[in-house]
Amino acid sequence: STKPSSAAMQLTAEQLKERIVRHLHATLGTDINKASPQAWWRATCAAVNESVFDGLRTTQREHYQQDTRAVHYFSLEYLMGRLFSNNLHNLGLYQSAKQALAELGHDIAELEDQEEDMALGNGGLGRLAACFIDSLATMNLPAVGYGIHYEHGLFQQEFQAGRQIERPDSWREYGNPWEICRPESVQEISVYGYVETVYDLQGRMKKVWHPGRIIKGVPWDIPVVGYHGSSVNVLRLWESRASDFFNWDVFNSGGYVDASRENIEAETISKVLYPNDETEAGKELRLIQQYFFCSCSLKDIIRRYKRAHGDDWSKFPEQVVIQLNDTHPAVAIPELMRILVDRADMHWDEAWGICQQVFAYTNHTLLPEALESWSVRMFEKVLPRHLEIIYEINRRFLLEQVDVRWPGDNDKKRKLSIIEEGHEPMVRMGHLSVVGSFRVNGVAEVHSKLVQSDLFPEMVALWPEKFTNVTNGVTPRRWLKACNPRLSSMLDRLIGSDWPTDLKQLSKLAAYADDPKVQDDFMAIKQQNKADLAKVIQDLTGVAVDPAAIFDIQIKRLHEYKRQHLNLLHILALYRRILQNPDYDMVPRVFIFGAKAAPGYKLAKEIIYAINKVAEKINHDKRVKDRIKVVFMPNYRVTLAEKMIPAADVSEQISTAGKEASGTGNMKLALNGAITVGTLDGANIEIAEEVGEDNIAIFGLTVDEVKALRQSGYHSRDYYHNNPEIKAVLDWLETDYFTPGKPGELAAIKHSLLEGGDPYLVLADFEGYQAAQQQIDGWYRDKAGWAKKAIMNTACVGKFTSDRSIQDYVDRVWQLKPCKVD
Ligand code: 26M
Repeated sequence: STKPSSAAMQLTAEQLKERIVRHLHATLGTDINKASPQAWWRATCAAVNESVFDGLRTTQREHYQQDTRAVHYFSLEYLMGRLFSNNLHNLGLYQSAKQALAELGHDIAELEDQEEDMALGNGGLGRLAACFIDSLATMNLPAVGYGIHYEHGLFQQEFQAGRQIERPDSWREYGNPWEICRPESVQEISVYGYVETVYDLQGRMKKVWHPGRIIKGVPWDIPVVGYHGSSVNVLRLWESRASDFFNWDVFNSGGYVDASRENIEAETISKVLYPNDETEAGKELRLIQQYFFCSCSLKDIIRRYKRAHGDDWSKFPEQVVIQLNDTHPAVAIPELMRILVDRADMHWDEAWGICQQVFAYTNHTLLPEALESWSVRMFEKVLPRHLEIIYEINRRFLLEQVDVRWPGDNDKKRKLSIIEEGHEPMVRMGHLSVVGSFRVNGVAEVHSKLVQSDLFPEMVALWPEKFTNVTNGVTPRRWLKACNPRLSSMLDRLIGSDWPTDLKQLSKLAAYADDPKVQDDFMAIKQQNKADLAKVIQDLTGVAVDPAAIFDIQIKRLHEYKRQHLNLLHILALYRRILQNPDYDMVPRVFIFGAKAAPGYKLAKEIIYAINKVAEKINHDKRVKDRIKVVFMPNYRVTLAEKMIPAADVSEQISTAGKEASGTGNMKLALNGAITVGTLDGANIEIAEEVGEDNIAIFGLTVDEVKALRQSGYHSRDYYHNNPEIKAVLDWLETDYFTPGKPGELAAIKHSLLEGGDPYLVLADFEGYQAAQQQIDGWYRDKAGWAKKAIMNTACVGKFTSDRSIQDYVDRVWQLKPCKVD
């Protein structure tokens, strides 16, 4: 059913077998009779890489020869997951490989399980970057992803007696077959030290930065294979090492131990991904990480530019656009200024003109605690010259823009200044990003409006044309084609096989939404996916679940604003109804959670513990008669998401309105035929517009109602006292019912909702939430009605392909042209 459109796709199972066996011998140094599954997997990767590297070479040659404009995606996170089946699918080799391995006596699924997840990200922001580079390659757009080659990705999660334990993630302990080290492209970067002011012979003032430390950046390239297209782009990740040059002195003067210590300190920079914790302030290593990869990447871009254009900078903004994935890489702005002014001797105005044509910034959150700022004190210690440059950017901005628009208005200056004055002066990275970029976007319609109205209103007054929206999307290659092969085959049959690159084609499915045969097939596939997941649940948690029950899934990082505890309160309410009325009538439901809590986020960890303890009690209570099961999947990650999403009946998207910038899990679940229970927040609003109100269960306060309620004074206690069900379940949590002999162990949730003031309005939305869940229960009883809704979800979410997001970036921000590769 796949269209052969590149050389790789012509490969037969026979040819692949030859390659695999050849690599088993020549690359792995083993033999078919004694090779482990790990060796078979590595040999197959090597076989696949022959095609990958082919595409890589042609693509890079074509981009170089055509001297194309390219986007450079700067991101501290890439949540890639596994690459094996993704690369096979995108090369059109999956079926051949499956057959080849079967003939060699191996199940492809068994080999897939040999691969560690590449989890170089926390959640939505990092997974978005991974979907975007997939789309960029698929759409033949010249692009490079830049980031950090962390030795340890996001921690692995275990539960011990219901509590989260973090273990280090060592994804490349035994080597990663997809990456290529490029020693010919190493860079050196500097940190610490001091700035000297000198005057040249013309009496011109110059700033000279005398660094305290030099660090080497070693690039590792991960080829990014486009779907059935011909492009193979690159994800370039920097690993830090001690600079040999800098170390020789110490080493030769007998300081072997000192030199080793410096090595260790330098290598620490790319050692571990920060798990977005309570607050990032004060974390010097994090600032160094940000600067390290930005500086290496800029130098890499400039090296490539100079190869084609020499010292003529005039074409730089035509050739280069840099997308800042949140403010994490914002230090690239003063770094490019430093390179242009201090190193290339450019005038400030000319350099600033270039910067403002090169950078664009995406905002991913409005949460105050997640808005980055660095203390001036620490900035000066780590990057003294960059702090001076930021001061100068700010001085000119306040003088030439702010004071011209609002003469003498100190209040406006205070609000707009990149430096926040106060007891401890801070550098506001969001302000720096807006001032230094030609475009600023949010990630869903409602979020982009709030970025403009609540976060940067004065910036909008200065530069209205800077601000735009690009609603997020997800790659349908990974999140439908690869993860849900049963549904994919059915779609190929019904609507043709163009949908993976033209997701609007899914709308053709709507014509079949009332067709009983199609409804039966669609639900049979869902049933099989649920049976598969039931096995995984049994293996991972020991809990037996019935695939005939509703599979109700909430998967995302654990955070109060995402309100996993609202879900928990509703489960407790149902449990209580069953205990009070043994005949309580409800469709059996399995509530499934997946979530990691930031290690330092106390309440998030308490919520995990509470869900686990409640699960234990309910799952063992005979009186429940299997009407409710609660499962918390350990170590939620991309690979687990790929197994859970195709099996979901219900998708929980229940954040406080105004808090979830977009969400992307909401899109993946709807795409696979799950019905959303959701608030009018982030992209849920746009999903509701697409699927229509019959096919989604919307509840809760709107953004405006949240604001109004807060304004008028929100008193969570009123809900506690006025709603007996809320009172009962919160009081229940304080007893020792779920933690025998240890009353109060689960009290933190009640405490935060009452004494803590319920900052995310959980109690205000409880009533609406339980009504929406009741609606779901009613809908599910009508089998044909439910099937229709599920089909309509898949049919109506074509908008949310990351290809559309990327096209929006091309049209509204990047102005890129595709580059066809033979
Ligand atoms: C703050 C405190 C404690 C724990 C975590 C945070 C924190 C919250 C949000 C840190 C960073 C945050 O924002 C970055 C981020 O990942 N945003 C997500 O980006 C996705 C892609 O655009 C969106 O779909 C998500 O809605 C958004 O939360």
